[in-house]
Order: sequence, then structure tokens, then C-alpha cells
Amino acid sequence: MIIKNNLILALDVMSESEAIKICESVMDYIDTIKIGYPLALAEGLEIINKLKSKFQFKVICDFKVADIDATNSKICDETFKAGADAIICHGFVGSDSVQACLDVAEKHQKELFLLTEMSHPGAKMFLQKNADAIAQMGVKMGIKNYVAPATRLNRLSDIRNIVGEDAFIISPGVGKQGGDGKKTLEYSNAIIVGRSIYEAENPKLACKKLIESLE
Ligand code: NUP
Repeated sequence: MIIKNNLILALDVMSESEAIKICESVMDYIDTIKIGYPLALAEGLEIINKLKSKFQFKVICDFKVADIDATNSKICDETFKAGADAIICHGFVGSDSVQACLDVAEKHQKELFLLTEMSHPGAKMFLQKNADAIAQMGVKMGIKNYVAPATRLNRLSDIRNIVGEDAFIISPGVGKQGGDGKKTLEYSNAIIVGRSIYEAENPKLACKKLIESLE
């Protein structure tokens, strides 16, 4: 995936009108957005194609798919049919569940991102202990794309070592969660930023300043 400015906007706003307003403001700097449950539940999956056709964005659906294989297949199929270019799945559910997501992504010729360790403090309770093994499973399965935290650079670096230089890592946690964009990009291919852009008084300026700080 090629991502303009190595910056993905996490568009966790709660209405189509807000989403459009933010997208209009940042479209010079952004070509890839991540949509999660907040916007998809508020506006339905149709929001994916609406934003794609209006802004020519690539859309990553952050649905953290984490069910049994049969259900994961259905979730991924509906998401790709709705226009998503990529979907994020959890790894802790095991290889059969992840394989189901991978198979559907391949059928649609779209991308799958495997979530390893999460960025928030609670990830230390359960997920961190298994994140290396999750990343190793991804490598064994031939997965190319990963999500790993900008908030713990040592862990991001560990995960980069496991998945290798050719893997594509995207990292949330820059800005509001305390991560530093420039340092994160030493290990990661792109950063995911939400609130520090869409909650800014001037999202366009916030994008511009953030991108300048990455140079
Ligand atoms: O580990 C993760 N941490 C995380 O923050 C995995 C994620 N997918 N996210 C998402 O990234 C989170 O749900 C939000 O959409 C975005 C970060 O947003 P912000 O903290 O920059 O507002």
C-alpha cells in the first residue's frame, strides 16, 4: 500500500456531515482513511463508498474482526463488498479465524492487516504477553500487513524485527495517546492519527504541522 505522507486519518467522527467536513479540510494531505465502528455504526457501511467516490480515498476498515472462522468470513465479505480496500483483524483468536479473513481478502484482491499489540495501557494486561506470538503467526501465514503501537517504541521495534523489513506496519497512538510520529516512522510505514487532527480547530493546519514534524 502506498500512503500519502505516511499518514492515515482515523475518522472516528459520528456523522456523515462531520466526516465530509474533515475530509474536505485534509484532502490535500491525506489519501487513506481508517473507519471504525463509530462512523460505520452511525452511518452504515454506505459511508465507505460515499467517501471513496467523493475524495478518491483508500479506506481501511478497522473492524478488529475477532470471531470464529465462519463468522469472520461473513464480516470480511460484507466489508469488502461495501468498498473497503483493507480490513483489520485481531490475531488473538488464532490462525483459523485469521485465515478466514485472509482467504476473503484474497478473494476480493484486497488487503488484510493483522493487529498485534494494541496501543492503549490495557494492552499490557493480556495482549502484550502474546503479541510476539501473534506476529510470528502472521509471518507463518504469509501476512504482509500489520498494526503495532506507536505508544511503545520498544514493542514496535520488537514486532518489526519479527515481521521483517518487507512487511508493512501501520501504527496508531500518535498524538492524543502520547506517541511521537517521527520516532514511530523509524519502525513503521505509516502512522494512524485521529483526534489530534479531527478535534483540532483547524484540521488542515494540524495535518500540515504534523507532516512537517515528520521530516
Ligand atoms: O492498538 C490500537 N490502537 C488504536 O488506537 C489499534 C487501533 N486500531 N487503534 C485505533 O486507532 C483507534 O480505535 C482509533 O481509531 C485510532 C487512534 O485514534 P487517536 O488516538 O489518534 O484519536
